[in-house]
Amino acid sequence: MALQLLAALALLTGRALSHGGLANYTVGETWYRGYDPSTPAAEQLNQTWMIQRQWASTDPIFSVTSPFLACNNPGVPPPSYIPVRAGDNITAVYWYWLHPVGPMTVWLARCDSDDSPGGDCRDLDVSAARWFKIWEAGLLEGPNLAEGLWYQKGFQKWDGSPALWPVTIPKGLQSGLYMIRHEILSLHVEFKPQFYPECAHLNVTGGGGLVPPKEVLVRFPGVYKEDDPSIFIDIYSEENANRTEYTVPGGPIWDG
Ligand SMILES: [Cu+2]
Repeated sequence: MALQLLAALALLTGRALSHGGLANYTVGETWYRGYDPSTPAAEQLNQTWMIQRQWASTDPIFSVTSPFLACNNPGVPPPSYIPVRAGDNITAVYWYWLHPVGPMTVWLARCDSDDSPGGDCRDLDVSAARWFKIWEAGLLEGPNLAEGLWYQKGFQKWDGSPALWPVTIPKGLQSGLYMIRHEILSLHVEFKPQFYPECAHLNVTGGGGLVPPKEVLVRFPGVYKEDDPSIFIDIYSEENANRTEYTVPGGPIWDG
């Protein structure tokens, strides 16, 4: 991309050059501030308003086996929750996003369990949690993987305005405390996938009685494999020059 544009974005946002990141969340008219890696941690961690797990830098996670694949590095849990009703939208707001290729997914994990009813998301080991995918988007149209229109490409706002990523909390989902995990996987570098996960704490009310079946529950790390051709891929290769289909990794969606 043009250096002038990057410089303009940096000026607009007042942040160091980077791909961007999940700055805050909105539910209806209410805005929930997330963690900001460019602000001192001491001013954010354990603040009563904090609802997002800590991500200390905008750097990607490069390994499918990283202990930080679930909720970024270091993933220190916040004290508070975003209240949301099942069936309502929650929108993740990125201050901007700069990478164009690869899938985007949204996941939930229940914080309490039959063993620990009412369990607090602060106590959840996010690498042991059972995650289920509620939303995904990959390649929307051709002509191929490198030049096609990905949701991630459309997600970018090239004028520096925030990028908005709305998803619906499944209407039938059982009420309770959940983690929500947004993941952007960027594939613009050959065989070097970049994972950008961010997690927040949700208090889901007004839900139904639905619980995702065991078959869709996965772990991070765990669900992504070193030999997954949707993750370890050269999008510029000759064999991919005419591909117009892409399988989003991580298994099926469960949306209630
Ligand atoms: Cu980047």
